Amino acid sequence: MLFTAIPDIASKARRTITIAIAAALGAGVVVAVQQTASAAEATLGAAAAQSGRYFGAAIAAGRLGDSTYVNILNREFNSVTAENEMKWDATEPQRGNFNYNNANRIVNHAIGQGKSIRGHALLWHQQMPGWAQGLSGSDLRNAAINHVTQVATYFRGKIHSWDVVNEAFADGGGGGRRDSSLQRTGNDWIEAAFRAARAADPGAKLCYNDYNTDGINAKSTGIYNMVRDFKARGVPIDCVGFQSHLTNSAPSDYQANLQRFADLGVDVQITELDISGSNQANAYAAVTRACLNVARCNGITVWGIRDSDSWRTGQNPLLFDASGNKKAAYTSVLNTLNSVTPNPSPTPTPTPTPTPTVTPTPGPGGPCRVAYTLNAWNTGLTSSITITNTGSSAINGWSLVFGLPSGQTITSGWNATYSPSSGQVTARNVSYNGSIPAGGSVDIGFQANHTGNTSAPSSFTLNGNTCSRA
Ligand code: G2I
Repeated sequence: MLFTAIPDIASKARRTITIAIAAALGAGVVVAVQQTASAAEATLGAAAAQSGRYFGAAIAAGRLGDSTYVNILNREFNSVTAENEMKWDATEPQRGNFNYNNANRIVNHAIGQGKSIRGHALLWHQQMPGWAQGLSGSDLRNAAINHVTQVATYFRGKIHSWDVVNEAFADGGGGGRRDSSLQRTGNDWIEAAFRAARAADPGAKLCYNDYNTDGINAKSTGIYNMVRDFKARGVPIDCVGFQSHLTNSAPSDYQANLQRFADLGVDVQITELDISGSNQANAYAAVTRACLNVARCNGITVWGIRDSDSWRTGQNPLLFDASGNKKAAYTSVLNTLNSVTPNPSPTPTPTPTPTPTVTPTPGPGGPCRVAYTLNAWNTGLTSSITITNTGSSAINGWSLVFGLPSGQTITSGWNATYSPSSGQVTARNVSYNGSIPAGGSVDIGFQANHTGNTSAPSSFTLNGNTCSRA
């Protein structure tokens, strides 16, 4: 019955996956399992941490009283995802009435155990509360963006990565968006969600997450094109999640698919891994190896702990059996994590918005430097601004003044307030970024309409000092 949650994953995808079995059973898998580590770690989390990665599990608040479950969780995993507790129906059961009780049971457990947290999922066409299912158009859009803002703000500072939007692309050959009430609010609903999430929690990596995207296919290519477009236009996206609900093997181009996304300048994460079938141990090793081989693969999350905890009832797709014993697949993953020298070494996490390294000496124009990038299209543009404190003491509270070229009007912004929307604009800090330490930076930005003039402001003044330009 649970498969009806995403019926598309069942028949067609499995056929595709099955066809790929032979190809995926390459020599690399065998080598990975045979290698032994010089300094083997004894748990999945510790073994993954050797290369700066996490190894996580989706967990359920309702199982935190089960000692077998909690012992495995505490021992093996250094990241958790709430399997259901952060979804829209769980966190906003009535409009504007938020309930974080079960999510907090997971968050508090994770923090108490020093584990990082993946947030799942801010917007998804499934698990919408009844009240939101009855909405459409701008009413739904406003409710959805408010939901993103409220939930991401509530958990600000605690989430390593958020699945901001989940499963928004259609299955089949078209590579387009899935029809849903959210999609019918306008094609820009995904980028609106990402902007709202960035404004609410600038420290979290923001991910797009989907399934049947584990190889190079029409669906993953549709997502690839969206990410490329987002990067080009400055829409804040940091990572792509590959759910990886697999049967018997990963597609033969699994690693190549991760790598092509990483090459767009986003991190990649294996977010909901579970693998059924008799080739399970080898397939788990292959997926693990692929992540290790991709520098921007941050980590792996399995979708449950014991087979009896899995949504895939009866398929035994996880690393521990119903009694909590380690399976062959567990040993295969652990050995792979211990045996592979990551090449190249992974990107340190979390780093949602890389900021340039600066030497904290005053620039020629005053104790600030501004880097300004602008992406324009027909009638709109996105500007990203990095303000660097090049002075020797912290700035506490700031206003950045600049002249917006004629015809440009700000329509929305993030990480600052902008007033007025045209002419001589003052961008003021918001509550969480008012302090810029010596040598530190903040990233802000805005979207604007334009009437043909897409030039950048000619100068920037921070607290009355003219800034140098990067
Ligand atoms: O469907 C598998 C996963 C696909 N990607 C997104 C994930 O969020 C999704 O997870 C599953 C959970 O593993 C299930 O546990 O999402 C399902 C739908 O939200 C979850 O199932 C639901 C049942 O449909 C509800 O009847 C039940 O009350 O789990 C709920 C809590 O046990």
